[in-house]
Amino acid sequence: MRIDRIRLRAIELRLREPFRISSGVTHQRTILLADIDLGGVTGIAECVAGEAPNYSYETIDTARIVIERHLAPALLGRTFEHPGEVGPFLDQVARGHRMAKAALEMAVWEGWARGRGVSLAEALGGKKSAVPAGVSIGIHPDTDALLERIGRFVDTGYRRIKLKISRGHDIRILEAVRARYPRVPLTVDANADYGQEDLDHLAGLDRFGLVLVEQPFPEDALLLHARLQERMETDVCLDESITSPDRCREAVELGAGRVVNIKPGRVGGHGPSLEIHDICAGAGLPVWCGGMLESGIGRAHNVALASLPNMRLPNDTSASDRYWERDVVVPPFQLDDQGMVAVPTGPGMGVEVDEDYLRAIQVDSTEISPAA
Ligand code: OSB
Ligand code: MG
Repeated sequence: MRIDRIRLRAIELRLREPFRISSGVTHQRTILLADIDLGGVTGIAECVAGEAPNYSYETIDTARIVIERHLAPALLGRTFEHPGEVGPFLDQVARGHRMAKAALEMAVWEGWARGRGVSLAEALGGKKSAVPAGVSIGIHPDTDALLERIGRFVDTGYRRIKLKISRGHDIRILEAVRARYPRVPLTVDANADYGQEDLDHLAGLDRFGLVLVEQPFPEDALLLHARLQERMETDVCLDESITSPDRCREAVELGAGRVVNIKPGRVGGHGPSLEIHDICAGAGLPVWCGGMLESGIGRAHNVALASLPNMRLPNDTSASDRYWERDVVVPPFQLDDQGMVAVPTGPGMGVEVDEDYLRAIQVDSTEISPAA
């Protein structure tokens, strides 16, 4: 397959409710979409970078620059036998910037699967027809509102509730949640808000019977995560820290956690995600698929990846209506009465882009042409 054409489009989608994590709040997402022509068939994916550098150093602006000036010009006109070759190729072009790379790499996977008439899930080696969904709830200033919100999501059928926590905003909330919902499968995600001085405090979260504690410390702090895991019974789960397969090997060897959250958009795409999946499987660690408040396009990619065998915990692949009034794909993702999201079986990502709606919310479209 040859990379004939790359187009970047930006769309604006308003969240149904603001989403607050320890480092900032999101009301509306501007999402960068990449579509790539592979000689007659087009693949599509989205970039998970946010508007502000609060989850990672990448933003939609840095991603756009790196794609337009470095990655796309290198890719255009190239021929690949398999989408797995794209990641290593892009790693030779630029260091880091894995969210920018992932948008292109995942679009190639999607187009490749579509062109062969197989689902993206099948192309990736997925085995499940549906995947269990959890829901991630942002920081609420009002505990009663949070309790009400949790109740509604539990009633909807979500299989696990994830609460965002931050320094000084944890114990009181967990006490209230456990008093009301003693047995709901619960996780917490600190998005790197804590530090060395919080080791004892965090180890004390054992008493809440959490399924796992996600990314308490900064991205680079593998050693600190290992120290916490040593003194904590609850599984520590890494998100931000796992930026690549190599980093994952290090984390496993250090004992920096016992669970990994894989987000293809964070690690450079599906190829590195498959590697991380297999590294963890080999080490006996379960993984699950995280989310970045994606549109239905990114969700389709995540759901396909979540169908892999070692994805053994509920995923942050909630239904479209948890995020958006109207999603950009048809049909939108839905939760069944078992708390599962069906893995699409049609070619490529298996859902159709609603091009009319997409044009209505599009704020930019740029065609990147090969260097003359
Ligand atoms: O840390 O998992 C995270 C959203 C934005 C940035 C980081 C994270 C999240 C979520 C939302 O938790 C997961 C979802 O898309 O449902
Ligand atoms: Mg997280």
